[in-house]
Amino acid sequence: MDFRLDDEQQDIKDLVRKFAQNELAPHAADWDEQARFPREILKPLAELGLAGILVAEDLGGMSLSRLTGAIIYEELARADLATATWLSVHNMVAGLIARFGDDDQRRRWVPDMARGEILGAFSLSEAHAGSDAANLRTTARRDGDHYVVNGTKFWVTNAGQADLYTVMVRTDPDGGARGISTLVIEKGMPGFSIGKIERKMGLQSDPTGELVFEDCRVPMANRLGTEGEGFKIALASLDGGRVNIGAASVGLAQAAFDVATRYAQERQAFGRPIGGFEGIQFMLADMAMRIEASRLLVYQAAQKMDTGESAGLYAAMAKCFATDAAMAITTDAVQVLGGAGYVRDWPVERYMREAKVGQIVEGTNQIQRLVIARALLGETAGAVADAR
Ligand code: COS
Repeated sequence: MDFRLDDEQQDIKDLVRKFAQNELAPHAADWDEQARFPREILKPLAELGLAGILVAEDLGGMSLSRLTGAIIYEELARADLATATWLSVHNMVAGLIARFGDDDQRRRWVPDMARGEILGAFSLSEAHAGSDAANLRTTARRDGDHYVVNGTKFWVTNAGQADLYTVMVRTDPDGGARGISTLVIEKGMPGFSIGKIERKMGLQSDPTGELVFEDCRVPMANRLGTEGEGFKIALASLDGGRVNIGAASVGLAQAAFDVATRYAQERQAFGRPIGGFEGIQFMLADMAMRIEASRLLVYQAAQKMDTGESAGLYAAMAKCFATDAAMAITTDAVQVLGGAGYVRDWPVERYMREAKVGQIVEGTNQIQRLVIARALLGETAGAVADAR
């Protein structure tokens, strides 16, 4: 077991850190304040290869590992969690089409995504189907060589900004989880409009909103995989998404820790830096431990995905632990800064608002615990025991 990054991973980490600290960090607070999606940085990100992280090189991608992807999201989020989040969704969709699409579909969409010409989005949730995702009701009825789609999707990251949406729809009304299919629905298709864009606690530069379908005709050629395979496609994609959210939370927590540490060294109280007091030291020590533990869990889950092992359990553990840790760490960072932590001159209040979403997106942390418990009590319990 080697805990060091290899030369390529270290080079990519350095490159992404430089880009993120120069091009994202100085603007993150303004983008959030103005709720402005920085579309103009998609191209520069793509030029670095970051819009096709997992995609094969013959489709214009970088063919990087999940582990390298995790390192990338960590560095991006250390500068701006919102950018890491929307880019991870874009890459999840590019990877999903590359994995589950046929040759025509891959060539039609993936190279443009990798070049940053078009932006992707992923849509599973509905008003009454968030955690209970298999209960979704948006229908897709066959009509000749088209589907006619009706319904409203909720909580869609990149809503309105994206050019293509991988949408989970119900093709069999009585089929439960096996009655769901995945359609690629493109911006501008008649009958497809964007509904309400939410006003959120944080991540305001990254739009979250509704997709509205009213007799929207989608060619059957836009269906990914077979009919009824959509729920598996969604959950398999979310396994990777969960690792990325975990990685981004590590970056966010690291950013909060960096500010808190610097502040503790500089801020004077009772005649010495506040870092000289045990009350602050213990908080910083706990923050550092949690960051390291989160990072190791994220790297482990990513590596298991890279080696093709069954990784859902580890993705859930990494996502749940790292996002809970980021919530605690950003909250403590505000506490270390005291009054300064609560005002917008410092970034930690934004970090704390942003951390919250990690415990909710890509499956709430209650759902992650459910996934973990099911895996432990079910058929993988033996595998987990063996690994010890
Ligand atoms: N990868 C691939 N397939 C998976 C899978 C995974 N990680 N998890 C489950 N499946 C498959 C199951 O194998 C099952 O297939 P079969 O019917 O062939 O056996 C099918 O999907 C249904 O699984 P299950 O019975 O476990 O579904 P449940 O309705 O009980 O729900 C939870 C499972 C709750 C875990 C799931 O709905 C979930 O993760 N919810 C959260 C959704 C989410 O993350 N949303 C984020 C927002 S994205 S916009």
